Amino acid sequence: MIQLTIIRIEGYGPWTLTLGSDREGQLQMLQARIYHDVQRMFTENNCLVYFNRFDEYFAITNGLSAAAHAKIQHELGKLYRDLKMSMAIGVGRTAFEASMNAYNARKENRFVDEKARIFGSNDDADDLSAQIMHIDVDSSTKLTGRLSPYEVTALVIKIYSRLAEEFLKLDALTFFLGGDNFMVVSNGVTQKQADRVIKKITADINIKLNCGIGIGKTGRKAAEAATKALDTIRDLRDEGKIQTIYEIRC
Ligand SMILES: Nc1nc2c(ncn2[C@@H]2O[C@H](COP(=O)(O)OP(=O)(O)OP(=O)(O)O)[C@@H](O)[C@H]2O)c(=O)[nH]1
Ligand SMILES: [Mg+2]
Repeated sequence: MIQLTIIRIEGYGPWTLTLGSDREGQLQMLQARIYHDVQRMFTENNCLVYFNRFDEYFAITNGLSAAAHAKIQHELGKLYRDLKMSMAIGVGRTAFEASMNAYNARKENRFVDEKARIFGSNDDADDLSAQIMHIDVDSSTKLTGRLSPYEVTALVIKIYSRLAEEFLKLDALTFFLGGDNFMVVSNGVTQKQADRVIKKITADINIKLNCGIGIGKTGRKAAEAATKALDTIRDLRDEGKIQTIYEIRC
């Protein structure tokens, strides 16, 4: 089982209008700042936040109680007095199921802490673990030789879109991290299934993807293991051993 929290800025669209038309620069600065603070506060609690859209984030929050969520909410409230944020916590066998449970708790107004605007259920989940795939383009810097910077971006967006679509069929959620990096929250997905998805995605484009899989108790630990697994694939490649999927449990 995995626990996810969806953090959302409430009423963000209407609020942005209050800034007038010359708002885009201000909004970009504000969004970067909010993401920084949200990531910092959750990472300090052994969680990891994925930036889903600028007014909504997904965090792996295994082991983080409603009270600990409320504490973060309180800190965010002090930093961003004009904005109202809410959090919805969900647990599930897969990342998609956990996200749906979080989403439904919010939709049905099921509060675990009404004052702090935290939705979810009070059931305590045990046996929580997270499985994360850190996927990255093999030798993407070499692409820069034959493609222009924007053509590389277009290719990365295409890969992102295909990963998101294929992994969603397996109830796994894909997030873009920057550069040529993606993470898939993939509880329940086997190595064989991941291999099949990656082969399908890259069948008609001339690139290879490497996939480090990490399994750990918390989001942060699983991500650390996934990145370590990806780095192991690189080390093996340096020794002439080609392996595109590697798994580390911690
Ligand atoms: N978010 C994130 N970005 C990374 C990470 N490692 C590299 N990047 C980004 O990815 C870009 C490409 O770096 P690499 O993937 O190391 O370069 P590469 O040529 O593809 O080399 P290999 O992946 O080793 O085949 C970098 O410029 C960074 O923007 C990481 O662990 N996390
Ligand atoms: Mg790469």
